Amino acid sequence: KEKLEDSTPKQLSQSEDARTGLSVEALKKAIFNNLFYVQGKYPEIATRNDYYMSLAYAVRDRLLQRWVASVKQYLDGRHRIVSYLSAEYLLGPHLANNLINLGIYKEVEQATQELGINLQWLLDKEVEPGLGNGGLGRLAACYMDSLATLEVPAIGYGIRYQFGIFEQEIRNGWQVEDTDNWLRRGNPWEIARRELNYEVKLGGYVQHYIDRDGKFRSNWIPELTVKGVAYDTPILGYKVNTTNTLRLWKSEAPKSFDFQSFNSGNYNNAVNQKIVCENISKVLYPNDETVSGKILRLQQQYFFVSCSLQDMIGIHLRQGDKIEDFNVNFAIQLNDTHPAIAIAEMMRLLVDEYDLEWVDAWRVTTRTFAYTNHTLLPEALETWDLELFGSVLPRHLELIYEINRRFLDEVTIKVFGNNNKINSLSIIGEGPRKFIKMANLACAGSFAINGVAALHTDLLKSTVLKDWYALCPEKFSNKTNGVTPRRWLVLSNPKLTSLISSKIGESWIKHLEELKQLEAFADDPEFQLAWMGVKYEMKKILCNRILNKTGIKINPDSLFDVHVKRIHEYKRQHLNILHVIALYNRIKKNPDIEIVPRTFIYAGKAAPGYKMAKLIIKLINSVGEIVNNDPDVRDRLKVVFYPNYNVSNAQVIYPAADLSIQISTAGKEASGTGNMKLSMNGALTIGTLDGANVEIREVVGEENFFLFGLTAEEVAKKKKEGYNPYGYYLENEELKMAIDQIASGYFSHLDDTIFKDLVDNLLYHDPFMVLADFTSYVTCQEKAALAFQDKKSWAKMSILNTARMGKFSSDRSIREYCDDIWKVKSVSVHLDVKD
Ligand code: CRA
Repeated sequence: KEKLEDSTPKQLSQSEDARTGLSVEALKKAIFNNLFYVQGKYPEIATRNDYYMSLAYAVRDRLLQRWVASVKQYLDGRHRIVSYLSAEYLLGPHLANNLINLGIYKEVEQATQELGINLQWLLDKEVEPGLGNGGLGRLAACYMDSLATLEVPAIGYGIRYQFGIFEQEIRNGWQVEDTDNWLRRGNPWEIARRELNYEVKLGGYVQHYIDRDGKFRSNWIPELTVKGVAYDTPILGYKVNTTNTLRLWKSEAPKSFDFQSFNSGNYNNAVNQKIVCENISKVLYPNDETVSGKILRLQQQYFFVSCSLQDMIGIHLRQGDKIEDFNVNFAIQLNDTHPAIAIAEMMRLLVDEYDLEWVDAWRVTTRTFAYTNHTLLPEALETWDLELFGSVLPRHLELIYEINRRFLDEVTIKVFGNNNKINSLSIIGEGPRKFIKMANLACAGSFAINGVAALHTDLLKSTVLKDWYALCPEKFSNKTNGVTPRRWLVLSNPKLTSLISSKIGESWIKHLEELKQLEAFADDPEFQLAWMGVKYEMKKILCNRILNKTGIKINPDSLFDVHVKRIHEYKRQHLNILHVIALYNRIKKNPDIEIVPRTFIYAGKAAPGYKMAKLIIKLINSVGEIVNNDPDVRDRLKVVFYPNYNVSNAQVIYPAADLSIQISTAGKEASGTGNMKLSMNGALTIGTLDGANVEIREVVGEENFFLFGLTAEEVAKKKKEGYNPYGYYLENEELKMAIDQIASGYFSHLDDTIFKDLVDNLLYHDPFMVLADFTSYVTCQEKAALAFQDKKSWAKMSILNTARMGKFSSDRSIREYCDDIWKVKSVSVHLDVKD
C-alpha cells in the first residue's frame, strides 16, 4: 500500500519532487539520489561519469513523465501519427538539448554549482550518438525536434547501430579511422523495451500452394530469422510537453543458442548464428552519397523497415481499427530510398499475412507512403543486383515483379510505344545483369515525392525523375530543408541568443521569422559592436579548441573562412585549397603585400573507401604545413584541419565563422544544411547558385551574399559541349602555378607522386569543374576580404543574415510537410498532474 501511495499524482504534483520537480532544490535532490541509487556511489568516490549519469537520469525522469502523457494522449485520442523512416539519425548530445527544451538550463547550472560541480564539465562527458553520415541524418534529427516542438504525434524509426560513424584522426596529414564505440559507458537516454520485439525473415525460398478455399498462397521459408528489439529514446519539444519516440531496432538471435546444433555438439554453429544475427545492426555504413551494394546493407534496410511496419500495424490494430484503414492512422515518410523496401514489405504483410486482395493492399500502400529524394548524384541512386536481392528477399522479389507488371501495364497505355520511357520507369533495370531501382519503387508506391530545395526539386523534375514528373506531376512538391534553431542557435550560441532576446524577446526561438525584427538594429552602432563582440568571443573559444586539438595558434582577429562538411569532390574542398595556395604565392612574390589575415578552417570526414577525398584531406594538411610555418607569411594565413567533425564540434565551429564556404558545383548539392546553420550564426556566405544557397541569397539579399561561379545550366551546357579543364589551367597563371606546385611536391617534401592522381584528375577530367570556377572564385574572395575590412558594414551584413534566416527553421519545413503531405494536426499534451 505504501508503494502505491508513493506513485500517486499527489507525490508527482510537488514541484520539489525529486523525480519531476524543476526547482533547483528538486534537481539537486535528484542528482544526489541517482548518485546513490543508480550509480551506487557517494560524492567522495564519484567520477565525472557518475555525475553525468546522475544528471542525465534526473533529466530523463522529467522526460518520461511527459512521454507517458504524450503516448497516452495520442492513443486515447486516436490521433493520426507521422512515422519517419530513416536509416540515419545524427542526433548529437542529448543532455544540453533536453535542458533547453525543458527550460531548466539555468536551474541545472545552479544545482550543479551548489553541488560543487561544473555543468560544462558534465556536458562534455557525453559521447554523442553519431548514427548518421552527414546532412541526411542530421536533417532527420532536426525534424524530430521540430515535430515534437510543433506538437505533432510522430515516431522516428531507425537502426540502433552499435558503432556509429567512425572517429577521424589525422596522422601525418592522412585520415585514419577508429571505431565509434559510443555505447561503451552505457546510454542513459534509451529505454530497452525487451518485450517489444519482432521476427524478421531473411533468405531461403518461397513455396506456393492453393489453400482449402482455392486461394493462391505464398509461404516464405527463410534461411534465417532474426529478432529486432526496440530501444526507445524520448524526444522532447521546446517548452511543450510533447515528447515523441525515436524507436531504434537492435538485431539479435531469436534464441541465444541454436539448441539443435548445440545439442548435437555443434557449438560453433550455434554461436555463429548468434553473431550473424547481431551483425545486422552492428555498424553504420560510412558512405555519404555512394551506395555499397552489399548484402549486409540490404539486410539492415529490410530489418529495420520490417520491424517498424510490424510495430505500426500492431499499434493500429490495438486501436481496434481495420487493417484496410491503416493509412488513416499513419503517414510514413521515406527518408531517401534507404527504407524504400517498406513498399514491398507493406504489400507482403497485407497480402500474405493479413489476407488482403492485391488491389486493396496496393490502395492502402500507395496512400501511406511519401518519398523524399535527397540527391541527384548518380552514384547515390540505390540499385540492387537482382540475384543478390532475391537471395536475401525472395518473396519481395516476386512482389516487386508483380508491382512492376501491373504498374507497367498501366503506364504502357499512357506512353504507348515509347520503350525508352517504359524502361526508364520500370522498377527492374535490364542489362548484362538485371537490377532493382529503389527510386522507382519509391515513386511507384508513394502518393507524394519531394526534393529538398527549390532548385533540387526543379532538377529532379527535369532530369532524374523527368519521366515520373510527366506521368504523375500531382505527386511532386518541394520541401526546402531547415534546421532547428534550438540546437543551432540557442544551444551552440548562447551569447548571441541572449543578445537577440535582449532586443526582441524570446518568442523567435519557436517562431524564427520573428528574427526579422533585428533588421531595425542592423545600423545601430551599439548593437553592431555588441554583435561583433559576441562573434569575437566565439572566435576566441574556437581558437582555444583548435590550439588544444591541433597545436596550431590562430589569430581571432583574422577572417575565419569556414569550410566544414563531408569531404567530396563535388563540394570542392580542393577549389578552396587552390585559393589558399594562390594567396600564399602572392605573399611569397611580395612579402609586404597588403592582405587581409585569414584562417582557413576545414573539417569533415571522407568515406573510408573514397581515395580522392582522402587525398584532398592530405593536400589540405600538406598545404597547411608549408603555409603555417613559412616566416614570410608572418601568420597572415593559417590553414587548420579540425579533426573528427561531428555535431559537438560543429556546435563550436558555426558560431565562430565569418565566411561560410558553400562552393559545390552548381546542380550537385541537393540542399545543404550547414549553409543555413552558418548564416543563422551571422556568417556571410560565399557560394555558388546551388541547393538552398539560391534561397538563402534570395532572403538575405544579393548585397549580403558573395556569389560566384557557373550556374547549373552553364555546367550542364559546358559538359555537353565538351569541357576542357586544361585550357583553364593554361589561361590563369595563378592557377597554373598552384597546380604545378602540388604536382612537383612543393607541399609534400618534394614527393611528386602523392598528389598525382588528384592533379591528373583536375587537368584531364575535372568532373566538378574546379578549374572553370577558379578565377571567378578568387575574384569573389577578394571582394569578401575587402568587405571584411569595413567592420561596420560587415556587422550590418552579418546582422541582416541572421535576421532574414527565419525561413530556414526546420519548424517551417515540418509545417509544410504536415499541411501538404501528411495532413496531420498537432495535439497539445497535458500533464495529468499540475505542478
Ligand atoms: N548528403 C544532400 O547531399 C542535403 C541532405 C539532406 C544529402 C544534402 O545536400 O542537405 O541530403 N543527400 O537533405 C543524401 O544524403 C542520399 O543523399 C546529404 O546529406
